Amino acid sequence: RRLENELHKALQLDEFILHYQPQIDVKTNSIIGMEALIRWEHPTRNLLYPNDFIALAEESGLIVPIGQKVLELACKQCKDWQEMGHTDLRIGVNLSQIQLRQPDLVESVRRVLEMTGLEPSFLELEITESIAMHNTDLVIEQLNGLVALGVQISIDDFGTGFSSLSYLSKFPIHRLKIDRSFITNITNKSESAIVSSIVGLAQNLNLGVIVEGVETELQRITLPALGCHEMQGYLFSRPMPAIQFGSILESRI
Ligand code: G
Ligand code: G
Ligand code: MN
Ligand code: NA
Repeated sequence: RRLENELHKALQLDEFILHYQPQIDVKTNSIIGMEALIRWEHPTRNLLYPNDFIALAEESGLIVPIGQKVLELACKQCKDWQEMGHTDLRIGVNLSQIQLRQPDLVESVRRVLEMTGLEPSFLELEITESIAMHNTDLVIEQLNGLVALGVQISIDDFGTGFSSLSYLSKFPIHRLKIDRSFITNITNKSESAIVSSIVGLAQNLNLGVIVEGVETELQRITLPALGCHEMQGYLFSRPMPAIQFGSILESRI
């Protein structure tokens, strides 16, 4: 209850901020985009992370206005960086299954895009596989509505959802984000077989693919041979505040 009240207040007082983690194309060594990750600048505690409050935000329904705020901040920030000359930068935003069930989701995403001026194709909404297992018809309808706006959809933590792959042909999706658990021992034969199979699946379905959780140089040099050259992970950078991300963008131009 108490944390719930605090979440309410945090929303009113604008205590939610976003950190950004770069996504790199190692072929060109360029930043192709970033994932927005929410943080809570709590007035008396240290910076709070999603694991500290997202579950409660979902239970209480506050994830809806919080998620709306996240979308606004993320789209605005992406547009700002594009206007600084990083014209092809895309932004990934995590979508909760609660948000995905809101009847007005498509309309509110449309409004955020209009308000911020971000071209829809640069917004990538991340959903997890487990979302695909519930409310399939509603989810497909919502995703179709989002895609009709021109927004991109990616599957987060791909391969960990224990769900049937049949959703891949039913859902309008654009990219698979390969979960970091598949690359912990990338020189292991069966692990690299799994990764290259996922890449092959993505290619055959005409989907983009990015690997998450890249932490080592060995992973960075091994993954391209398996067909994957878009990467995200601590090796390149931890998620960081906008100001820091902005200066890295500027220094790399
Ligand atoms: O950096 P990290 O601790 O940020 O994120 C932990 C988890 O929280 C990830 O699974 C991520 O998908 C989720 N998360 C981060 N930001 C958001 C957000 O804005 N909305 C939702 N629903 N989940 C988020
Ligand atoms: O949305 P998703 O579940 O993919 O959330 C990304 C989560 O992974 C965030 O908590 C982010 O901070 C974390 N993360 C990003 N890069 C790395 C990495 O290289 N290693 C690990 N262990 N976690 C990472
Ligand atoms: Mn994500
Ligand atoms: Na993930």
